[in-house]
Amino acid sequence: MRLFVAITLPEQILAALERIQQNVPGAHWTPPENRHLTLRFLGEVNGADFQDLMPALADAAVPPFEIEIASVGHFERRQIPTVLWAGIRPSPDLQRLQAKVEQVVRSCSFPPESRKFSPHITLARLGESDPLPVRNFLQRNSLFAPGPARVEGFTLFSSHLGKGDPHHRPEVDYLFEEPVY
Ligand code: 3AM
Repeated sequence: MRLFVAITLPEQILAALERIQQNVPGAHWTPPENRHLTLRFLGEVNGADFQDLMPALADAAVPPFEIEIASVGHFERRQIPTVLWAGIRPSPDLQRLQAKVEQVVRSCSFPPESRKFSPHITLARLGESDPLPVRNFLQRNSLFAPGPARVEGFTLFSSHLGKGDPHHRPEVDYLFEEPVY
């Protein structure tokens, strides 16, 4: 099973993301139901490892916190833009959660993630998009700030590839508890 761990987004954030997805010919906009903040991609996982991981991930829980989606950006390969994304303002709480997820994943004997965590929400994958509309999109939305989103948990998803967009199915939701003072 192909698995990943992600934070799902509130409706008003998804709606705001939908409003800006315009005017980039050749962009393949991610469907809203596939928009999330990925914390850890696990790849193909066998049944035994899945059974180990499911309960272990509960140990990564933190108290609820807020993130702010801010601005837009892109990834590129050989200087050609490949992905458009919405960014997340730097957040120690988010870093802490991601580090805890990584720790749990490693404790379940998965190989460490070598790439630096760069929190983002994928908006579009770019095929042969002309660079000018891409640049305009980035400029037009540089001040994009749909407001805060409260993070009350995370989800272990399975990802099913086929024709067209992958189908992501929530396998387990991990809900955070309010701290008791
Ligand atoms: O929806 P986003 O873009 O955040 O890009 C893939 C997607 O993230 C990412 O995992 C999420 C669910 O598919 N992904 C796919 N292959 C990956 C890989 N080899 C990967 N992330 C890291 N390494």
